[in-house]
Amino acid sequence: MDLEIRNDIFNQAKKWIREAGATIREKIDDPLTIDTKSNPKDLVTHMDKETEQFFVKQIKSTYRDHLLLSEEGFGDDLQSLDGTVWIVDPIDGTMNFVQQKRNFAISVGIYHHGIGEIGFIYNVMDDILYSAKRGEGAFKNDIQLPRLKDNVKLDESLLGLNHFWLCENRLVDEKQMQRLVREVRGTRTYGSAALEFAYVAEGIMDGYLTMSLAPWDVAAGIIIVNEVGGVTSNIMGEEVNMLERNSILTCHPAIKKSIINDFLKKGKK
Ligand code: 2AM
Ligand code: CA
Repeated sequence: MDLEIRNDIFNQAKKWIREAGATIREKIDDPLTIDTKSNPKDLVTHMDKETEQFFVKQIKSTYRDHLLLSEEGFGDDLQSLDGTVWIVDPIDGTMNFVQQKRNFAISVGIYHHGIGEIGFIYNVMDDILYSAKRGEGAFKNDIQLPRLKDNVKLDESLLGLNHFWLCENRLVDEKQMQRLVREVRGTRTYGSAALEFAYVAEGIMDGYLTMSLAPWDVAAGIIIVNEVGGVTSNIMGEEVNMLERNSILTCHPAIKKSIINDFLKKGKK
């Protein structure tokens, strides 16, 4: 992607994300319309929908040839990542948004012919914007994030996890997961995949492991984590498919092999 064009898109996206975030903050105490999607715990509110519609309107009127893959269905129905594709989660961590009014993020990843060029994760209530352009490092607001430290040992790691491994135990062996939880120094659950990616990039968590995420949950995070030297794959170590749901391990490269080979693959046929 031409760097001048990329800079223009980056600045435009940043402006829209901050604007959308300001609107959410202004309306945070307004009554919410809450619906459910795939199951009674899969929530969506009118703010998710309105925020997504805001992005659709801005993107489609400014960049007529760009495409949009987004959570609430106002984007395009994509069969490939050809062209320039914005992958948008208007509110990542909707349950936190509903129940806590904090700990949620706007996530925007911009891909050009399948390559992640720009990533934004905006912690709306804390007004913290994580961003990255491919090859130019990652930032927390205006401060560049350092590359991940040289080495990290699994038994000194803090690992982001949630309870889904208990429910999705077709994918992993429960006993091996128990071993993993005992092996690491500690586990954390924040309830927003995008923020968990951001914390890995910031180096305040060493990894994040979860069983099933959609492209919009991970599109920005992969780019941002990559820029500090972190790595992302599915739980078998394979490349993430940005048009499907994936299991996800994003982490410091030093612990990836051990997590996958010594825990996730073990006990599986
Ligand atoms: P969401 O808030 O945009 O739905 C919660 O642990 C994290 O997993 C959130 O980032 C949530 O995104 C994501 N997630 C993706 N699919 C989910 C599902 N089916 N149920 C619950 N959380 C899901
Ligand atoms: Ca969402």
